[in-house]
Amino acid sequence: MKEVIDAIKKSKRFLITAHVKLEGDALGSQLAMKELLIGMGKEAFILDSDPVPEHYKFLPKADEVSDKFDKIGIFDAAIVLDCPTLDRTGRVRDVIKAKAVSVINIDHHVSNEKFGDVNWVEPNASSAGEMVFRLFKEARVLMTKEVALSLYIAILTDTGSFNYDNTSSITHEIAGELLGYGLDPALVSESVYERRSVKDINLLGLVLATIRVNKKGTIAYLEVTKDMLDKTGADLAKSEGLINFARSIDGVKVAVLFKEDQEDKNKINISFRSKGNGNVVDVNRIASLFGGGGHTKASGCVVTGSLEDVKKKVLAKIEEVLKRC
Ligand SMILES: [Mn+2]
Repeated sequence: MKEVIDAIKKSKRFLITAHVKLEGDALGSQLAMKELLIGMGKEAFILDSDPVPEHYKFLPKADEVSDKFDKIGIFDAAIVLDCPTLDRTGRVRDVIKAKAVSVINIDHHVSNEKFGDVNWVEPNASSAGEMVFRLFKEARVLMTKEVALSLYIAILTDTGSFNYDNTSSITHEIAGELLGYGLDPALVSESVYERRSVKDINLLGLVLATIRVNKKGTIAYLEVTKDMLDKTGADLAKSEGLINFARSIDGVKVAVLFKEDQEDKNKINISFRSKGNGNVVDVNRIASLFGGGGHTKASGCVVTGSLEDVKKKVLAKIEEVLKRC
């Protein structure tokens, strides 16, 4: 962490980015990071491959997150948040390569490839937001209520509302301190989780009808097709929690969500979740067999092929892994 602070002190102009398909942690950690840099007397600019999803636009200063690639100058350093690989930054990757002198990599994914000039990787941190919180402390920059809200949302969403096992007593301590800035946890939770549209609920209905389990009841899977999205008009960005329905089935060790890409039906986005104590299946390893990665209990990858073919291939691989557990 000290290395990160030193690297920041040495530079003046920063590019901040995170992974494609922005969610709570990516957004919250970036917005807070920008305020940290400003607090340290620096210039900072947030650039992401994808736009801010509609349901996260209420975040403080979310309108300062840009996805416009014209008129971009030169940066002393790029700060990459919540990305296990540089490729996860999507279109921003080429900007970093062309316009940033150095790269500071701040992440909590166990699969992180240490692609930066400075790498701060903490697989035990609940979220990138938690790591930015620690930077505020280390740099002795004062936090505002707005920063506290961004960081709280980063932690809240990445821990599944403090349900996943990346939640520790430290996570709760930090969350408690953030609430101390005058946040109302019920109100925050409502603004994050209770802003679904009827379209989203219609999509949920279609997706839930696709849940299947294997013979032993250890693998549960479900799917989102392009047809379902077209039919309901729902926003794919809000499908974040769908996989938890599969995971919540008693006896299930691995849950899988297959999503057809909205632009290209032959690109299947796959999410994995596992659960249990001790003998838990390492889904980071399963995802890495298909060129993806993530955490032990939550990971993802993208596989090319038709939905049916990809399903067959991936489910067979999971069966194989489960046999060895
Ligand atoms: Mn994260």
